[in-house]
Amino acid sequence: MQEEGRSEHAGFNPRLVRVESPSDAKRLLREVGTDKGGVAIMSRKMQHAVVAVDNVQARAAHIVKQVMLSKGGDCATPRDVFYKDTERVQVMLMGSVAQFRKAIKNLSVQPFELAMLSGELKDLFNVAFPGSDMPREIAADGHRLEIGGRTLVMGVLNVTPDSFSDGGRYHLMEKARERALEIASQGADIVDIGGESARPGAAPVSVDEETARTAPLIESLAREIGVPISIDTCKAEVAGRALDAGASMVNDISGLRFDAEMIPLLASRDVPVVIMHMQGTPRDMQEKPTYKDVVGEIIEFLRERADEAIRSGVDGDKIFVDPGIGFGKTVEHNLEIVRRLDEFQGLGFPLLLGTSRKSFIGAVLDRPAGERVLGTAATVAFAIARGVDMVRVHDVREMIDVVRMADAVAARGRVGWTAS
Ligand code: HH2
Repeated sequence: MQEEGRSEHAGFNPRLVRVESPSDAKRLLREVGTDKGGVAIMSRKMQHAVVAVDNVQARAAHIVKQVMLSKGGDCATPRDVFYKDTERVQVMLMGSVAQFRKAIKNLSVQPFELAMLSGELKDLFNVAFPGSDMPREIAADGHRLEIGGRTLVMGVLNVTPDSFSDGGRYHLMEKARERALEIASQGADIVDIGGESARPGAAPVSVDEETARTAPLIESLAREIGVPISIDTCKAEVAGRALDAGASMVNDISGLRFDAEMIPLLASRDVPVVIMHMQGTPRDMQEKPTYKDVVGEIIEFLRERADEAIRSGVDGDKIFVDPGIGFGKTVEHNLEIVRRLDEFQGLGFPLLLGTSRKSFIGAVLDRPAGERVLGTAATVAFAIARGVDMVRVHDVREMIDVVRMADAVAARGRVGWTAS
């Protein structure tokens, strides 16, 4: 018996298909047997987008709506946009990539700042819907990080007295050295070394102390370890000394805001950098984090910080961005960021995510930091499904398995596997 209102099956087998990338679209078209020209034209019609745009003059919003409608798409505007000519509003555009491309062209000759919007939309579509999805490489001081292939793993090494409890400086160094080599041997692509805890309320550390914890360690590891080392610091002097000692990358959780010398240092050393978002400072970030749209605001912050760095001479091809899980965010904010992680792809920079053992996992599972490996694994797998490029983790051995498995399902990297 068919359910009421359901049709008999006559063999058409209608079904939804998933188109995530240009190569997905092209593969499907080839399967249908479309000719070459058709593949080029129709692959753009098979990918769709919804784009939020802020600060559009209300009078311009009418034009955007007309343009999108004329191409077969649409544009949602606030109900009272007709009475607010000069105010600025948020609009939501929707359509296929082909419709957007035509609309973008049309918008380039329209008034009320729409030519500028056209340029920004063009940039967005160039990175979000590239003609090809070939991996690219980022050079890091003699090492190469391949972006867009398999997911990269950054292993965390915190060199703070409380991370390796007992003993003095020498003991701390030796333990840290052993752990760094272990992280690399377990398959991490990069080791992130930090000498200052970012935990809310953690005691600030002087430049000298932070340098003493990190630079000699990096120097003793750099030639031996075989993978690049990144220095996790907000201080330009600490970063500079670490780079002198052999580090190849800088990871700045302040988004290059806390030390005015950081951007000039990066511009002169030409090394890859992670720009991370934090609302406030480690001291006050968890006091009452508030956002209207957490993902939209973080994207705006990261775009602004990256623009500033590039204007000051930092190579845009060496920038990673990171939404900064746990840095001025509630549990709900952190979950929403991971859920909407694919939205960060429109920035056009490789995306790093650090969920490892963090308190939002503890809050959901009600588990202490030492028991969050499986919770971390769930977030890592989910982030890979949402297109993350690199994950920052403490439990490297375990997460390498998670990453390899998730990559295999996502058909990323195609590392090859054997049955046993
Ligand atoms: N998280 C921490 C430190 N550095 N860097 C980036 N890019 N992204 C992160 O999410 C990130 C980071 C904080 O975590 P943890 O390493 O556990 O260290 P601690 O709390 O000791 O600072």
